[in-house]
Amino acid sequence: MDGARDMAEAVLNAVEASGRHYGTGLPMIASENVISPLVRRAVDSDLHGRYAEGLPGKRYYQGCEDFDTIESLAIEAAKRVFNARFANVQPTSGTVSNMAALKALTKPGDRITAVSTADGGHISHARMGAVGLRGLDLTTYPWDAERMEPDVDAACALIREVEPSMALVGASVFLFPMPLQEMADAAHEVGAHVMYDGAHVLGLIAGGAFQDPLREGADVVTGSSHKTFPGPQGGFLLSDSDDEQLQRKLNTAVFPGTNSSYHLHHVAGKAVALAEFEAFGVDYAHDTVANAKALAAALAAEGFDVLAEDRGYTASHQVLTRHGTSDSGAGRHAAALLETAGIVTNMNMLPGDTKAMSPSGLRLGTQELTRHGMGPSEMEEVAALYRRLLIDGEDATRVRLDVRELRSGFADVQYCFEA
Ligand code: DSN
Repeated sequence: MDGARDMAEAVLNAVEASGRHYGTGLPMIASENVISPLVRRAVDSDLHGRYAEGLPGKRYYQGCEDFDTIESLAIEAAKRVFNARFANVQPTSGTVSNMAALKALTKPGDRITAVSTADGGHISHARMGAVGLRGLDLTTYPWDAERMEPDVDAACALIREVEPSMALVGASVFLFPMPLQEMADAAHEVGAHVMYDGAHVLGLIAGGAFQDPLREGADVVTGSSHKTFPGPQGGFLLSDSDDEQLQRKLNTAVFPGTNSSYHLHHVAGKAVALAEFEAFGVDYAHDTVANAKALAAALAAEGFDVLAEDRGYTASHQVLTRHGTSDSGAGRHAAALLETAGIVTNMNMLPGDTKAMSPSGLRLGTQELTRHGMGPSEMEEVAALYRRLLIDGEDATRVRLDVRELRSGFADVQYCFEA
């Protein structure tokens, strides 16, 4: 009994330590974000233990009356924020959104085209992930490593040749808007559906600071609710189609296709995050991109090899840096060293790397620092901290103190309502 209690305490201590590490450091993982106090209230509620299946007003459980109000408000807000005629707010992650879209719009054995994981595609776009689970026959796009996007002419030619049922566009390494319109035109010519995985860039899209996939040919947009979109963990499934049959297919692919009950407290959190996004999202999205551009330029000025210089380094929340030669593992070492100074990032494969566990790159994101109120001048300070640690070889303990000092001025979450 004591051992069990001790274990519970050990878990809670680690939970608090994790909060302290992030709260005194610089969280720069491009797929993460921080939730607002009001979203936290919604998430930390009685709803966390409740069940619902179906859609508002059409449930398989009693007790859903209040939750029907919440989910209906979330759906309507998602339609406004993403400028979509259809929204499903139930998927429990971006991958689950992808599974639902694939279930709705493809059959096992169908052909699909996507970005390869080596070029930054997400694992759910791969044979080892949701694409394989659905039994799809995958062909990946030729990649333009200079522009860090599919080689548009070759990708369109490939789509015309392969004639897939689905052309999947989007990735986890996402520096620039995809050449979506051209690829969607090619896909529609051969009768393919177009799915845009906007997991990383959903908040930038909603804030008008990136491309607008539903106006550029995407039939369906999937995404996470917790990366640049600053809500609780989960997913969205969106479409601008008014085709009721398609909308029904998408809804049934979510339930019962890929979810039974879902995370009601997260749906409430998504609804609050959507409301806050309507009030603050445009500024937040533009500030996040401005910070990424400032960080990239500052890192380059400090002597780092920042990818895509010719295109201005980035047009999203992400920045990529190269450390050493391909497959050298220097990206892994850099990420580990940064963490000792309280700077949390992730190693990433870059063009030329072939080994996911020993790549040469780092992927950085500015969305969370932006949410804490940092701006372009703080991005210059951040770049200087990187230089002191990774180029000058300064002792991590000393850099850690300055990380802590910088962060102490940016404790609270911005772009949200008062608690
Ligand atoms: N693997 C995540 C990322 O960091 O991009 C997305 O699921």
